[in-house]
Amino acid sequence: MSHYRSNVRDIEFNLFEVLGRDDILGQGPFAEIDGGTAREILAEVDRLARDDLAASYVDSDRNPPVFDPGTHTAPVPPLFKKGYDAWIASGFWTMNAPAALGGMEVPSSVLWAANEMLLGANPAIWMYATGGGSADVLFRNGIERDKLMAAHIIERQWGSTMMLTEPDAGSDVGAGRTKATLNEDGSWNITGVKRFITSAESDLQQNIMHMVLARPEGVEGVGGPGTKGLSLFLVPKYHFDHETGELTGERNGVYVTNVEHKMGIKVSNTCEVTFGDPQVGGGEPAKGWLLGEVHDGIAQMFQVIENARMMVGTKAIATLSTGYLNALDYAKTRVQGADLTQAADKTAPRVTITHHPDVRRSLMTQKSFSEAMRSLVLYTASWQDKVMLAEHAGETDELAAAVNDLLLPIVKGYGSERSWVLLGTESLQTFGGSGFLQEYPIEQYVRDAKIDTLYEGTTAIQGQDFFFRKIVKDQGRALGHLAKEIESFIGAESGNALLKNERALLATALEDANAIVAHMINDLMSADTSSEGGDLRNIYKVGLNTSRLLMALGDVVCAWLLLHQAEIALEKLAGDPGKDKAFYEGKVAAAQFFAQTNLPRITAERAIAEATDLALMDLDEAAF
Ligand code: ST9
Ligand code: FAD
Repeated sequence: MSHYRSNVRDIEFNLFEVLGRDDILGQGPFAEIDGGTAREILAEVDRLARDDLAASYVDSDRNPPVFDPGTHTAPVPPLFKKGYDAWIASGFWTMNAPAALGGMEVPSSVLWAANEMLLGANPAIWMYATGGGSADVLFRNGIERDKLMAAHIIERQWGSTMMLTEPDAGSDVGAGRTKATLNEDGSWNITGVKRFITSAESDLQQNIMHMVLARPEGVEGVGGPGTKGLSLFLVPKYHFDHETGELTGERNGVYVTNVEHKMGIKVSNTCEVTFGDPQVGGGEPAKGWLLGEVHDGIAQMFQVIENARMMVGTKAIATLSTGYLNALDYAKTRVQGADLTQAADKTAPRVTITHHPDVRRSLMTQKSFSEAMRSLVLYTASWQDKVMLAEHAGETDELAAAVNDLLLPIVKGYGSERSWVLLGTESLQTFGGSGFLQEYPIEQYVRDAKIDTLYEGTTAIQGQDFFFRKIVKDQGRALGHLAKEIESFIGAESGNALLKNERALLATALEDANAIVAHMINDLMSADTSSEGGDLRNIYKVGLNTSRLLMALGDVVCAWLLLHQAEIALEKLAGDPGKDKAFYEGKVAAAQFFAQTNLPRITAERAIAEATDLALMDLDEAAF
């Protein structure tokens, strides 16, 4: 039986009943995909996910790839290859490829809805099947040569990687030392070592296009310090005829020199990659091409990163959702103990654990967070839909781009933290001791989801990105817009007193979260030494609260999204919900529970933030 439990009903509720995606489907850029086709795509991805994609999830954890240093290879297990091939054969991997190259042109919301199921069933397949998105980046940023490469990637189903990290450059990408020197023919030679690179080696594809950040040398005006001195180079594993895409048979000097042994997602090869080392492989130079022939590497790479951050958050949330649904199945059948009202009667009938209040608390915690964060992902994607629609009309939608930017660290940072913690403290816990066994999927879920708080920028980095870039640098525009939307929900009673209490809780939580932002901005201003009395060290106070703010606003946004859903569910319940009665009742219950059990904590977070001083930063390191 499949480990993967999907929730297509909730995905469709989000897309069609909440976000009204039928209104944008079947027209404009999405003319080829109407509402019916989108539903068919979701149904087919669901089937694939539960069946072909999930099939190798456990096997490839127990029998991970083995690196052969002699040949620099790390083939994946055959069953995993079968799942990967099924995904490629389905064609859905081209959902985010450029339309001009045969991409499917689906709205981002439908793309991420489908991705949830792929990522929940077997996330490593996503990691290897990245050709569509990479081709899009090449196509958007490239000159004709790069666009041709993009076409080869799609046509020949090549893999791709993103290479930023080096041994001494993790969060601090700008410390990277990999170098690039210009050849006479306009190509570049890359030298250096990258570390922790996902999908840099496997036997799944004929070729891999590496997207590599390196610092150009010897060219006037480029290659300075920090991230701004990095350029993005396209470095293939094998050389190919640029016109036809046919491999020439020549190896490029880019070799995997180690594959890490990891806690989870073991089938997703995490590689050390060595460029242009005469002692490695055949000692060939590692030849690459400058994307778009412009030195704008970090901005170009962030187009990849934004997509990958969305993926990581969605992966975490997808795992929590299947973790919850597995826990729910178990709880419905596991008989243990008597009902609490009959605890004194030792002969009382034993009941399933769903009768116990603490198990109910745990299950509703899992349900409400899974559904809240699914709505967060799809709501964020709906802003990406707006960006796509504007682009198609030859315009730019700056508000949509900014709100998407604001929400991304919440999807990635908040989504991964909440999911990883809840998978361990609630989903696994529901199984009792059995949760610790490999007989059930949760222990693997916990191991596989831990990475989500780490890669694509740790939670600390997400918190800083959220405050400094997405709030301060944006001058609060996107946050202000979101706050207004939440306020208008709070103010609109819509004749339904059922959510009155929750609206009040949301109002207080929003006020508290806004107060945390205001307090941090004050701390930031008081660190400005150009104004009187400014003390630079006050910036530490901001740094002590960036993760706190990310989590607090994540709770507020999630509560609002769930309550909005509850309002829609209440309307349906007032009509004739038919077989969906329990579903809608569940939506209302989840929203009320989430608001009642999470929002009051924001007041405490505010008090902690407002009381922040420099004691921690003044403390001698020896005292830790
Ligand atoms: C990784 C991969 O961990 C894990 C999963 C792998 C999955 C498989 C992937 C396989 C292949 C790839 C295919 C992808 C397919 C998808 C395609 C997509 C269509 N937003 O603040 P500054 C830019 S990978 C946008 O001064 P510092 C911006 O240009 C490793 N842009 O930064 C800015 O200039 P300006 C992941 C942003 O102090 C410039 O950067 N590693 C953003 O120099 C400088 O900004 C990490 O994520 C943003 N949010 O550097 C590193 N932020 O201001 C984490 C910055 O003029 N570390 N820019 O606009 C950080 O993010 C650091 O904060 C830092 C700091 C490096 C940005
Ligand atoms: P460090 O940066 O050393 O961080 C250590 C700790 O210090 C963290 O808790 C961090 O939050 C904290 N910290 C660091 N700097 C700051 C700061 N300024 N403020 C506050 N706290 C800070 N990279 C790629 O380029 N491509 C890939 O495909 C890729 N895949 C990966 C796959 C796996 C399985 C793993 C484990 C990593 C992968 N990475 C990849 C690298 C990943 O993005 C980095 O590990 C991550 O960005 C963190 O860098 P680091 O490990 O060097 O940790």
